[in-house]
Amino acid sequence: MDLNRATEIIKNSDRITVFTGAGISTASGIPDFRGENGLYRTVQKTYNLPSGETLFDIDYFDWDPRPFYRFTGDMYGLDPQPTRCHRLLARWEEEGRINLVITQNIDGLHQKGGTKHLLECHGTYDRGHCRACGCEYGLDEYEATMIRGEVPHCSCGGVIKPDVVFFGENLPDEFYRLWENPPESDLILILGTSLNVHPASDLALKLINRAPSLIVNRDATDFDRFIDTVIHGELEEFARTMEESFRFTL
Ligand code: CNA
Repeated sequence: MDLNRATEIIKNSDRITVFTGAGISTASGIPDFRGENGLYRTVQKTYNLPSGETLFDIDYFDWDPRPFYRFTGDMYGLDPQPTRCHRLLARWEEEGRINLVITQNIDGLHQKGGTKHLLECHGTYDRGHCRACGCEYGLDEYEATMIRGEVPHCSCGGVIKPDVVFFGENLPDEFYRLWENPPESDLILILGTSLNVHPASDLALKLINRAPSLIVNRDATDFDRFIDTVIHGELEEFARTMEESFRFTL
Protein backbone atom coordinates (compact mmCIF):
# COMPACT_ATOMS: atom_id res chain seq x y z
CA MET A 1 0.00 0.00 0.00
CA ASP A 2 1.51 3.29 -1.10
CA LEU A 3 0.89 5.75 1.72
CA ASN A 4 3.10 8.60 0.45
CA ARG A 5 0.14 10.28 -1.19
CA ALA A 6 -1.98 9.89 1.97
CA THR A 7 0.82 11.39 4.08
CA GLU A 8 1.12 14.37 1.75
CA ILE A 9 -2.64 15.02 1.72
CA ILE A 10 -2.95 14.78 5.52
CA LYS A 11 0.11 17.00 6.10
CA ASN A 12 -1.57 19.68 4.00
CA SER A 13 -4.89 19.50 5.90
CA ASP A 14 -5.86 21.08 9.20
CA ARG A 15 -9.65 20.75 9.25
CA ILE A 16 -10.02 17.03 8.74
CA THR A 17 -13.40 15.42 9.39
CA VAL A 18 -13.03 11.68 9.98
CA PHE A 19 -15.70 9.02 9.37
CA THR A 20 -14.99 5.61 10.87
CA GLY A 21 -16.52 2.14 10.92
CA ALA A 22 -15.99 -1.28 12.44
CA GLY A 23 -12.67 -1.76 10.56
CA ILE A 24 -10.88 0.65 12.90
CA SER A 25 -11.62 -1.69 15.82
CA THR A 26 -10.92 -5.14 14.33
CA ALA A 27 -7.29 -4.99 15.53
CA SER A 28 -8.69 -4.74 19.08
CA GLY A 29 -10.42 -8.10 18.59
CA ILE A 30 -13.97 -6.88 17.87
CA PRO A 31 -15.08 -8.36 14.53
CA ASP A 32 -16.62 -6.12 11.87
CA PHE A 33 -19.97 -6.88 10.20
CA ARG A 34 -19.17 -7.84 6.65
CA GLY A 35 -15.44 -8.59 6.62
CA GLU A 36 -13.95 -12.07 6.27
CA ASN A 37 -14.65 -13.05 9.93
CA GLY A 38 -17.52 -10.58 10.25
CA LEU A 39 -20.36 -10.88 12.73
CA TYR A 40 -22.93 -11.49 10.00
CA ARG A 41 -21.26 -14.82 9.28
CA THR A 42 -20.88 -15.92 12.90
CA VAL A 43 -23.63 -14.59 15.20
CA GLN A 44 -26.51 -16.45 13.57
CA LYS A 45 -25.02 -19.79 14.62
CA THR A 46 -23.42 -18.69 17.90
CA TYR A 47 -26.58 -17.09 19.30
CA ASN A 48 -29.12 -19.21 17.47
CA LEU A 49 -30.63 -16.27 15.55
CA PRO A 50 -32.79 -16.39 12.41
CA SER A 51 -30.22 -14.14 10.65
CA GLY A 52 -27.16 -11.97 11.40
CA GLU A 53 -29.21 -8.76 11.20
CA THR A 54 -31.58 -9.83 14.01
CA LEU A 55 -28.82 -9.32 16.59
CA PHE A 56 -29.44 -5.56 16.24
CA ASP A 57 -33.13 -5.64 15.25
CA ILE A 58 -35.40 -3.75 17.65
CA ASP A 59 -38.42 -5.99 17.11
CA TYR A 60 -36.34 -9.09 17.75
CA PHE A 61 -34.80 -7.48 20.85
CA ASP A 62 -38.27 -6.72 22.25
CA TRP A 63 -39.26 -10.34 21.61
CA ASP A 64 -36.04 -11.87 23.00
CA PRO A 65 -33.21 -9.64 24.33
CA ARG A 66 -31.06 -12.60 25.48
CA PRO A 67 -28.95 -13.10 22.29
CA PHE A 68 -28.01 -9.39 22.24
CA TYR A 69 -26.89 -9.54 25.86
CA ARG A 70 -25.01 -12.82 25.44
CA PHE A 71 -23.19 -11.18 22.52
CA THR A 72 -22.48 -8.04 24.59
CA GLY A 73 -21.10 -10.17 27.44
CA ASP A 74 -18.83 -11.99 24.98
CA MET A 75 -17.54 -8.66 23.59
CA TYR A 76 -16.78 -7.45 27.15
CA GLY A 77 -14.84 -10.67 27.64
CA LEU A 78 -12.48 -9.62 24.83
CA ASP A 79 -11.50 -6.55 26.90
CA PRO A 80 -10.98 -4.46 23.73
CA GLN A 81 -8.51 -1.59 23.90
CA PRO A 82 -8.08 1.37 21.52
CA THR A 83 -5.95 0.53 18.49
CA ARG A 84 -2.98 2.48 17.18
CA CYS A 85 -5.36 4.06 14.69
CA HIS A 86 -7.75 5.28 17.44
CA ARG A 87 -4.75 6.82 19.21
CA LEU A 88 -3.51 8.38 15.96
CA LEU A 89 -6.83 10.23 15.51
CA ALA A 90 -6.72 11.50 19.11
CA ARG A 91 -3.19 12.75 18.53
CA TRP A 92 -4.14 14.57 15.34
CA GLU A 93 -7.13 16.12 17.11
CA GLU A 94 -4.88 17.31 19.92
CA GLU A 95 -2.61 18.93 17.30
CA GLY A 96 -5.61 20.75 15.81
CA ARG A 97 -5.57 18.77 12.56
CA ILE A 98 -8.94 17.04 13.10
CA ASN A 99 -12.14 18.98 13.82
CA LEU A 100 -14.53 16.05 14.30
CA VAL A 101 -14.62 12.25 14.32
CA ILE A 102 -17.91 10.71 13.21
CA THR A 103 -18.15 7.03 14.06
CA GLN A 104 -20.64 4.30 13.33
CA ASN A 105 -19.09 2.20 16.09
CA ILE A 106 -20.63 1.49 19.47
CA ASP A 107 -17.53 0.16 21.20
CA GLY A 108 -16.49 3.39 22.97
CA LEU A 109 -12.90 2.99 21.76
CA HIS A 110 -12.59 6.49 20.26
CA GLN A 111 -13.28 8.10 23.66
CA LYS A 112 -11.05 5.58 25.39
CA GLY A 113 -8.31 6.42 22.86
CA GLY A 114 -8.60 10.13 23.71
CA THR A 115 -10.85 11.62 20.99
CA LYS A 116 -12.90 14.54 22.37
CA HIS A 117 -14.99 15.81 19.44
CA LEU A 118 -17.01 12.76 18.53
CA LEU A 119 -20.38 12.01 16.99
CA GLU A 120 -21.57 8.47 17.66
CA CYS A 121 -24.09 7.92 14.84
CA HIS A 122 -25.26 4.61 16.29
CA GLY A 123 -25.50 5.75 19.87
CA THR A 124 -23.76 4.43 22.93
CA TYR A 125 -23.75 1.84 25.71
CA ASP A 126 -23.10 4.66 28.22
CA ARG A 127 -26.82 5.19 28.90
CA GLY A 128 -29.86 2.97 28.65
CA HIS A 129 -33.64 3.20 28.86
CA CYS A 130 -36.31 0.83 30.05
CA ARG A 131 -38.34 -0.47 27.11
CA ALA A 132 -41.49 -0.51 29.28
CA CYS A 133 -41.51 2.75 31.31
CA GLY A 134 -38.75 4.79 29.57
CA CYS A 135 -36.77 5.30 32.79
CA GLU A 136 -33.13 6.29 32.10
CA TYR A 137 -30.17 4.35 33.51
CA GLY A 138 -26.45 5.14 33.60
CA LEU A 139 -24.02 2.47 32.45
CA ASP A 140 -22.81 1.81 36.00
CA GLU A 141 -26.34 0.72 36.91
CA TYR A 142 -26.51 -2.13 34.39
CA GLU A 143 -22.94 -2.81 33.25
CA ALA A 144 -22.24 -5.64 35.73
CA THR A 145 -25.30 -7.54 34.43
CA MET A 146 -24.19 -7.02 30.81
CA ILE A 147 -20.67 -8.23 31.59
CA ARG A 148 -22.24 -11.49 32.79
CA GLY A 149 -24.13 -11.68 29.48
CA GLU A 150 -27.47 -11.37 31.27
CA VAL A 151 -30.50 -9.15 30.61
CA PRO A 152 -30.69 -6.07 32.89
CA HIS A 153 -34.15 -5.17 34.23
CA CYS A 154 -35.71 -1.93 35.38
CA SER A 155 -37.35 -1.64 38.81
CA CYS A 156 -40.68 -1.79 36.91
CA GLY A 157 -39.71 -5.20 35.51
CA GLY A 158 -39.13 -3.97 31.94
CA VAL A 159 -35.96 -4.70 29.97
CA ILE A 160 -33.25 -2.03 29.90
CA LYS A 161 -31.80 -1.41 26.45
CA PRO A 162 -28.59 0.59 25.99
CA ASP A 163 -28.98 3.65 23.76
CA VAL A 164 -27.27 1.94 20.83
CA VAL A 165 -29.23 2.34 17.61
CA PHE A 166 -30.86 -0.86 16.37
CA PHE A 167 -32.24 -1.48 12.90
CA GLY A 168 -35.73 0.03 13.06
CA GLU A 169 -34.74 2.94 15.34
CA ASN A 170 -33.90 6.57 14.60
CA LEU A 171 -30.37 7.87 14.77
CA PRO A 172 -29.60 10.41 17.53
CA ASP A 173 -30.68 14.05 17.05
CA GLU A 174 -27.01 15.14 16.86
CA PHE A 175 -26.72 13.12 13.64
CA TYR A 176 -29.53 15.09 11.98
CA ARG A 177 -28.18 18.40 13.32
CA LEU A 178 -24.82 17.61 11.71
CA TRP A 179 -26.63 16.58 8.54
CA GLU A 180 -28.17 20.08 8.40
CA ASN A 181 -24.95 21.87 9.44
CA PRO A 182 -21.94 19.91 8.23
CA PRO A 183 -18.55 21.09 9.53
CA GLU A 184 -16.18 23.12 7.36
CA SER A 185 -13.59 20.54 6.33
CA ASP A 186 -10.55 20.52 4.07
CA LEU A 187 -10.44 16.70 4.00
CA ILE A 188 -12.91 13.90 4.62
CA LEU A 189 -10.93 10.92 5.88
CA ILE A 190 -12.89 7.64 5.76
CA LEU A 191 -11.47 4.69 7.69
CA GLY A 192 -12.58 1.06 8.03
CA THR A 193 -16.11 1.07 6.70
CA SER A 194 -17.96 -0.63 3.86
CA LEU A 195 -20.22 2.48 3.66
CA ASN A 196 -23.14 0.07 3.44
CA VAL A 197 -25.16 0.98 6.52
CA HIS A 198 -27.62 3.79 5.83
CA PRO A 199 -28.39 6.53 6.75
CA ALA A 200 -25.03 6.86 8.57
CA SER A 201 -23.02 6.30 5.40
CA ASP A 202 -25.20 8.83 3.54
CA LEU A 203 -23.63 11.48 5.76
CA ALA A 204 -20.16 10.44 4.59
CA LEU A 205 -21.35 10.56 0.99
CA LYS A 206 -22.80 14.02 1.57
CA LEU A 207 -19.53 15.24 3.12
CA ILE A 208 -17.36 14.01 0.23
CA ASN A 209 -19.34 16.24 -2.12
CA ARG A 210 -18.12 19.26 -0.17
CA ALA A 211 -14.40 18.55 0.35
CA PRO A 212 -11.52 16.40 -0.94
CA SER A 213 -11.76 12.83 0.29
CA LEU A 214 -9.48 9.91 1.18
CA ILE A 215 -10.47 6.37 2.19
CA VAL A 216 -8.29 3.71 3.77
CA ASN A 217 -10.07 0.35 3.90
CA ARG A 218 -9.09 -3.30 3.53
CA ASP A 219 -11.76 -4.11 0.93
CA ALA A 220 -13.15 -2.09 -1.97
CA THR A 221 -16.45 -0.31 -1.28
CA ASP A 222 -19.33 0.37 -3.66
CA PHE A 223 -18.52 4.08 -3.35
CA ASP A 224 -14.78 4.10 -4.07
CA ARG A 225 -15.38 5.72 -7.46
CA PHE A 226 -16.76 8.83 -5.75
CA ILE A 227 -13.75 9.21 -3.42
CA ASP A 228 -10.72 11.21 -4.59
CA THR A 229 -7.98 8.99 -3.13
CA VAL A 230 -8.60 5.31 -2.45
CA ILE A 231 -6.13 3.15 -0.51
CA HIS A 232 -6.81 -0.52 0.12
CA GLY A 233 -4.93 -1.83 3.13
CA GLU A 234 -4.68 -2.42 6.85
CA LEU A 235 -5.37 0.45 9.23
CA GLU A 236 -2.68 -0.62 11.69
CA GLU A 237 -0.12 -0.31 8.88
CA PHE A 238 -1.62 3.08 7.95
CA ALA A 239 -1.26 4.23 11.57
CA ARG A 240 2.29 2.91 11.88
CA THR A 241 3.34 4.72 8.69
CA MET A 242 1.69 7.96 9.86
CA GLU A 243 3.49 7.63 13.22
CA GLU A 244 6.81 7.53 11.34
CA SER A 245 5.91 10.28 8.87
CA PHE A 246 4.61 12.66 11.53
CA ARG A 247 7.49 11.79 13.88
CA PHE A 248 5.54 10.99 17.01
CA THR A 249 5.10 7.90 19.14
CA LEU A 250 1.60 6.60 19.75
P1 CNA B 1 -18.67 -3.30 7.89
O1 CNA B 1 -19.78 -3.26 6.91
O2 CNA B 1 -18.37 -4.60 8.57
O3 CNA B 1 -17.35 -2.80 7.15
C1 CNA B 1 -16.10 -2.82 7.78
C2 CNA B 1 -15.04 -2.52 6.73
O4 CNA B 1 -13.81 -2.40 7.41
C3 CNA B 1 -14.90 -3.61 5.68
O5 CNA B 1 -15.06 -3.04 4.40
C4 CNA B 1 -13.49 -4.16 5.89
O6 CNA B 1 -12.82 -4.37 4.67
C5 CNA B 1 -12.81 -3.05 6.64
N1 CNA B 1 -11.80 -3.52 7.60
C6 CNA B 1 -11.96 -4.47 8.57
N2 CNA B 1 -10.83 -4.57 9.29
C7 CNA B 1 -9.94 -3.70 8.74
C8 CNA B 1 -8.60 -3.35 9.05
N3 CNA B 1 -7.93 -3.93 10.06
N4 CNA B 1 -7.98 -2.40 8.30
C9 CNA B 1 -8.65 -1.81 7.26
N5 CNA B 1 -9.92 -2.09 6.93
C10 CNA B 1 -10.57 -3.02 7.68
O7 CNA B 1 -18.87 -2.23 9.05
P2 CNA B 1 -19.31 -0.70 8.92
O8 CNA B 1 -18.66 -0.02 10.04
O9 CNA B 1 -19.14 -0.16 7.57
O10 CNA B 1 -20.88 -0.82 9.18
C11 CNA B 1 -21.47 -0.03 10.08
C12 CNA B 1 -22.12 -0.86 11.17
C13 CNA B 1 -21.16 -1.81 11.82
C14 CNA B 1 -22.55 0.00 12.27
O11 CNA B 1 -23.90 -0.17 12.49
C15 CNA B 1 -21.76 -0.42 13.52
O12 CNA B 1 -22.51 -0.21 14.67
C16 CNA B 1 -21.51 -1.84 13.29
N6 CNA B 1 -20.45 -2.50 14.00
C17 CNA B 1 -19.74 -1.85 14.95
C18 CNA B 1 -18.71 -2.50 15.58
C19 CNA B 1 -17.94 -1.75 16.64
O13 CNA B 1 -18.50 -0.90 17.32
N7 CNA B 1 -16.64 -2.04 16.76
C20 CNA B 1 -18.38 -3.81 15.25
C21 CNA B 1 -19.15 -4.45 14.26
C22 CNA B 1 -20.18 -3.79 13.66
